[in-house]
Amino acid sequence: MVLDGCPTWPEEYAAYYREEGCWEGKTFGDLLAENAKKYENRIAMTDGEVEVSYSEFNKKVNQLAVGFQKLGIQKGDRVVVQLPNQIAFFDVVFALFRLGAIPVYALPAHRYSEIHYFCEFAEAKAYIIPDTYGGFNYTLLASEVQKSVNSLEHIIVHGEANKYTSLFDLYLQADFKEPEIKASEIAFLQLSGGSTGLSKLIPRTHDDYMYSLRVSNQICRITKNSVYLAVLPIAHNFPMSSPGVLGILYAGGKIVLASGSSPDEAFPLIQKEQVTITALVPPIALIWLEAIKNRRDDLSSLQVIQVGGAKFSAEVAQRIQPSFGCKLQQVFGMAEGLVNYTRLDDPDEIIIHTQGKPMSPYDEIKIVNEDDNLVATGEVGELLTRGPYTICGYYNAPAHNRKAFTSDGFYRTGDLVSVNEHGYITVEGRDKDQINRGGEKIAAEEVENHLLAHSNVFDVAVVAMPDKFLGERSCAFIILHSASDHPGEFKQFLRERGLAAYKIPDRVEIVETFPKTPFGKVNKKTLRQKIDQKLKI
Ligand code: J2J
Repeated sequence: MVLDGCPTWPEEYAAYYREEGCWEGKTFGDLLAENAKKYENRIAMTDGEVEVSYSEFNKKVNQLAVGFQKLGIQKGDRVVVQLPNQIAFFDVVFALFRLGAIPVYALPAHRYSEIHYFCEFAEAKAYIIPDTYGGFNYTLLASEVQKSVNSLEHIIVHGEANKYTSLFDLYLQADFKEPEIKASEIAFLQLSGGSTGLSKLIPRTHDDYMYSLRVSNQICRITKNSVYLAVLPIAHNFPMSSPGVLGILYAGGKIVLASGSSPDEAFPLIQKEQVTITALVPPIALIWLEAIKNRRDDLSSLQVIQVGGAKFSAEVAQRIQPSFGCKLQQVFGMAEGLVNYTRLDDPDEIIIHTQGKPMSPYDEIKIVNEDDNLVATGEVGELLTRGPYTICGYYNAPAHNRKAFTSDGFYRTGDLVSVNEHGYITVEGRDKDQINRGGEKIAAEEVENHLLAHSNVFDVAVVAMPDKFLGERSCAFIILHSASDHPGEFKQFLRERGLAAYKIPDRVEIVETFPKTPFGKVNKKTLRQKIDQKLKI
């Protein structure tokens, strides 16, 4: 059974990608079984204390798959997984892969508003959480969500489960009857950054994702001797797949899990575990660059620091290699598919000033103007892409898909880029209603819709404002029904509605009217300039 509502590649393309050897027909279940034999006692992952070998990992996954099966989780069932950077994350998602059940990857930062929507939209049968993490009680969140999502039969808790199902109790010793799973089927649903309202769910197949891991590994020179430090939340596509934790598992390397990105935790882990590669977003790179000046940790094992998720300024980029004595790799990717890398042996000029080039020779890209006509080399336009690991449509979103994809299947990234004569891409801006807050994506419309529910809000427009540290922060321009003495009330309102903290506007500006475009739409460009000017004063 293939998940309904997932647009897929036209048969001639699918046949081509298979013939060319992009899609090998290997599932994540196959991969783990293979690697358990091949790498047996080598360490697959550690959180700095507990170490798990490939064969132990495989065993645990089978046990958990039995437990999930006993609960009634079956092939095709959606399961929202909201686990932080812990070993249990891998047990859970690989057990679901083995069953053909479909993880929906929520981020630890998500709250009621997001989780309720994921569970409802995906008609999730189960929701898997830690008991508490980062001072937040996820079981309370789960009980709120379960009240209003009928499909949700199971809350599974890693840790103190109380009235819910304990993850620990689901590791069962019994033979696991594996259902037949095809590599062309959907392996999981990844999240989009979103630009129109709520984030869309991104269906990725075993075939397409596995291909992206294989090519990423070649480009990033990942081998069984690689040690990857995961500091970004591993549910995000970048640390998961570019080449990320799954690339490492593919190659038989070792994953080192950090609970966060603080140098106090990360630097000693790099030294202790002899980490060779890690992935950061630009604000974390800035923090690390400051921290390295005053610390004595031996980070000489590091070969590559990847930076991506948001534009990395050249001024900061040029400081990585001299400060850390390792290579910088810029990564410009998206959960929808296309990933661009600077290559490890590219000249400094390219590594510092561009966001790389597509990883696969089968990636097709076009840079177009507003009329969808190609622009000249070096000119700025919107990036469109199609290829063996770029989706053909979001899950259950036919109306949105008609806008987000061209009729011949190119994904409209909403990124404004230029491409030089050697094919290297520079991200120049964005033509989507999104704020990129240091790599965390905020759909303006989602926040606007929440604010419109406030009784004193007449109209609202959320825009990006420049920020030295995060690159961008968010600013909500609000027109009120009647004057308010509490500018903080809107942020509080959003918090109470259960919006993830990173989506709460950093600033609220009360205004009388909005500037309009000639078509009568709110002119967000003018609003961005207005806040930019104000910040400069
Ligand atoms: C500028 N903008 C960037 C960059 C992403 C690898 C790396 C990142 C992501 C990711 C990913 C950027 N410079 N270096 O999935 O596998 C912005 C673009 C893009 C959007 C995608 C991966 N790297 N961006 O960030 O799905 O606007 O994926 O379209 O979260 O982030 O966001 P997301």
